Amino acid sequence: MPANLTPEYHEAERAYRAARSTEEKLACARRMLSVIPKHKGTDRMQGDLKRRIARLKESIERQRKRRGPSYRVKPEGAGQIMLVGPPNAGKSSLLARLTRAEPEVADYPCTTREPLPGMVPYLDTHFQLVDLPPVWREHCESFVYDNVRAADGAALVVDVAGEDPVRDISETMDLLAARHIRLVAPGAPRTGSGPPWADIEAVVVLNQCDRDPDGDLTALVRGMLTIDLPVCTFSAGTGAGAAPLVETLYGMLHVIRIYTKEQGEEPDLDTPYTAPAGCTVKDFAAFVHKDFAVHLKQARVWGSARFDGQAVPRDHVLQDGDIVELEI
Ligand SMILES: Nc1nc2c(ncn2[C@@H]2O[C@H](COP(=O)(O)OP(=O)(O)OP(=O)(O)O)[C@@H](O)[C@H]2O)c(=O)[nH]1
Ligand SMILES: [Mg+2]
Repeated sequence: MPANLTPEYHEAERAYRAARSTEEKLACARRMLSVIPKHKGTDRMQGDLKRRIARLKESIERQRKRRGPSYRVKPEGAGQIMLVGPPNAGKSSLLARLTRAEPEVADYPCTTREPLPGMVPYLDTHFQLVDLPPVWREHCESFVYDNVRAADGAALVVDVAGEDPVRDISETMDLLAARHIRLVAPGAPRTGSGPPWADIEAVVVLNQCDRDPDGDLTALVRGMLTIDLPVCTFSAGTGAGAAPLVETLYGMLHVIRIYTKEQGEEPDLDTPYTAPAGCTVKDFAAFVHKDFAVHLKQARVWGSARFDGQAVPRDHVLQDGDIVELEI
């Protein structure tokens, strides 16, 4: 029986062959399996693909064990943002300024050798910022790219008073692109090119603005940039620009805060859940517990419902700050 493979499948296969890391290969193999026409003629190919996916997963697992657990950072809180950029940009200093983490900071290149996470407080929640070794043409380990690929967003940090911050930005983006990672503006429509490409939302951080007191260099860089990413001015040294930077980073996570309430009790307003923006009552129930969505009898919402405590349908879209009572 002929396999009748579609152009979509051939495209996925081309991407598989172009993929460089095991992670990329796995993403591509999964894509091939999802787009392969499902009929008798492709049974064997489907079986082969499933075995290939299993082998790739095993090999990733083996690599991880060899490198130890610290190389891929487990996401925590409302989302995970990676700090990327050339050596000495001030990535570690930025982490130290915005979180309680205590990274090593020094004025020689490649001070940071391993990922280090920290939690940034924002509103009544937290998100995770991860310091990485530099993305550098002379040397960059593949776990750096793997972490970026898996993150919810990235901050491209450069020293605004450095030798050539515009070149630093484009070089970092080129190195990422060589590993099929494209930095895109927050909320920009996805290019939809699919694996092995990963679109990661990003902002540019012009750090060390304390070394540019008149703002001349900052203005120059802003004027010269042709990329479509938001730009934040910041100083890890003094903390200037911290509030708008944190707000921009949190915005890239596209989450809403949802509070829960037990029937007949006061809501728990201390610790919100952070759920994906646009999520419905049913999504949220599944998010809280995988059984909840199935057993959900009714939900009441305070906030985005027409009136407080209104019983809402399962497809009611929640808004930031809503209080939800799930009746199971
Ligand atoms: N004046 C000033 N100096 C800074 C600022 N941020 C970082 N530095 C200095 O720049 C140097 C490099 O800072 P790091 O935070 O180690 O830079 P990094 O990007 O983590 O460097 P790598 O780990 O090598 O990639 C250190 O001497 C810092 O003290 C800043 O905002 N202002
Ligand atoms: Mg560092």
